[in-house]
Amino acid sequence: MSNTALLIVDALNDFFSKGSLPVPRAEEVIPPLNDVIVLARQKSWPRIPIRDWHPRTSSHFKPFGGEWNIHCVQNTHGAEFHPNLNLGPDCFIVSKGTRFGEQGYSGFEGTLSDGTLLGVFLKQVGITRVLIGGLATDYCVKATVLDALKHKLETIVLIDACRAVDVNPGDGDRAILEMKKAGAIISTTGEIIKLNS
Ligand code: VGL
Repeated sequence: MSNTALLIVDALNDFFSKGSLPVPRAEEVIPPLNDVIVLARQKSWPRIPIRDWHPRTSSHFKPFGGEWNIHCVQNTHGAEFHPNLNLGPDCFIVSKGTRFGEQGYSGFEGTLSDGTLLGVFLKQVGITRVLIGGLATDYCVKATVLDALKHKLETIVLIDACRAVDVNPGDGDRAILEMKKAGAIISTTGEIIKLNS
């Protein structure tokens, strides 16, 4: 099924326990993400790590009127992929939230290094199905999943490879329900690996 791509959302240092905007239990996404990366490499599925790549001054950040601590600033340690994530070579990195006024929740607002929007790229390479995992279930994962569905992609959420911020208790569970209602398939990495082995 070379029509499949793996989208890994915001597995970036600042969203892990030592970062500036830690997602509870974020470390737990690393093993399932590494497992599904192995499968993607075996199948030659494009691996697409999506990253927050904010300018130092962004309307996304509290000091500039936004909601969040400063995080994932371009070219800083916090914006790097978690060191235990075995992305491997030849990934297609997508950057989002790269300008002052861009919030960058959805990977589909992001672009590849040559400026191609994620949705355009997926179409160009014939992708019809996306597997999505990462951080955080109730923000960037949800926004990316809902946009994938709007792009008419078969969209599978790797539920064990996601964790929620849960600013309000239950936000993560509500996000899962919302994604499901919009047409996403909720699965585990184990199920996907079994089905494709
Ligand atoms: C995220 C809050 C702020 C996310 C990004 O990756 O889900 N959440 N910026």
